[in-house]
Amino acid sequence: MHSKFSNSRGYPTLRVVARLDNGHAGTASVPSGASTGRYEALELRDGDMARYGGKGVLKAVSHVNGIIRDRLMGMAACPQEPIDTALIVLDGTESKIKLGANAILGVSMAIARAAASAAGVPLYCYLGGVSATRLPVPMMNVINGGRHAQNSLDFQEFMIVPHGAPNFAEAVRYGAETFHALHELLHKAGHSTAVGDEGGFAPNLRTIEEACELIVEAIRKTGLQPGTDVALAFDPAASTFANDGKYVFAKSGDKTLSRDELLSLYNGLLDAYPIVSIEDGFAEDDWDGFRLQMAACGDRIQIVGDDLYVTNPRFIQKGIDSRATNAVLIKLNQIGTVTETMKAVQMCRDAGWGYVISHRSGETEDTFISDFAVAMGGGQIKAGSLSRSERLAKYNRLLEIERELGPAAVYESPFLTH
Ligand code: 2PG
Ligand code: MG
Repeated sequence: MHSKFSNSRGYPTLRVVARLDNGHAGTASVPSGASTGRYEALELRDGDMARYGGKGVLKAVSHVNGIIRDRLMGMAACPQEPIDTALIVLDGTESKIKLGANAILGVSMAIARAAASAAGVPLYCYLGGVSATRLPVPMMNVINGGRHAQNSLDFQEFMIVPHGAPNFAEAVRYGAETFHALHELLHKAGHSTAVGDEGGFAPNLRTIEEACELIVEAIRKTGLQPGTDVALAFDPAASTFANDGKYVFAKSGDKTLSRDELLSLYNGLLDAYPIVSIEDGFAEDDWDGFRLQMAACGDRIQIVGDDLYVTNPRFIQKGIDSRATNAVLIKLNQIGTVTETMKAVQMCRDAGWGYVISHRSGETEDTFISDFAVAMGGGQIKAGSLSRSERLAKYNRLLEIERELGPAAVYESPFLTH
């Protein structure tokens, strides 16, 4: 068990190798967010300003190679739950800051991979069983803003959702062709075609509507039908522009909206564009904002909580009890172990809610989430744009899984068609 590694922003992360007595091994790398929720499990960073601006992970690495290794030696790699419980108990804090959620998650994922290898089955099958045959519909982030790009857009993510494709491979084609058409449109209009953290373009557009118009036009240009073939989704990541109970669009010009005004803005966008999903439309502590949105359009679109829940069963339960959303964004590193993440997914299933397995804006070439999305069977993944290899790695792994499953592979839209 091991060492440090770099993520897609050039900051260190952990790459953990778990070796079993029987010779099988599993490797996993840990992602990192930029628009993190307040209650996420915490990464352990060294804080030594002389190295990587304080973002080094030597302490977390030493925990993996020392105290964690010592505790897990002699334990069986399967089942996963006793491993994850041992890690949680060894850490002993709510936020996992003692050992570091980055150290804990790297170990948890690497052991799952080693156990899958020992069982002689692919990871999706090990975690999801023989019924894990559903490929996820991807949410592809083609325009980046917010904390993921230095441009004029306050919304963090404008995504395309190729849910009308007949299979995953065609979904990738729909997505890629739309991405390339968007490139051309932006270029012709004199906008920058440089990309942001998740591989989507990061132009200085004037308004949210302008971004939506361009995306819809790009879909049309490819000969596809906006809505039925390729729909739109947003992650405004509203916590990042919330201030004192208001929403301040500082990047695009100093416009300040109340909760009700922001809700009307979303409702206007829903009427104008084929949007199937909105994530974190309100700030992580604005539960009333989410509830109002659910009451207004929860029967029409998917309303996803990300920073609101941080994949934590405690907050998800609160959301279910108060009907705050109808779906949850699922990120392994927000909660910190494979077992806890699977519990969060189970809660969504029990509530009849949607769930979207998600990457982070700081990623690695690890493709754990691709297998995880198939294993969990919810039919949705959010894995970034059609550029930057750490994003494409996820789609490429899903293409591989689809090929491997052959005729058993299922690709179905979780959305109502527009
Ligand atoms: C989000 C994520 C991933 P980050 O808000 O959903 O897109 O961003 O990893 O920066 O939290
Ligand atoms: Mg989000």
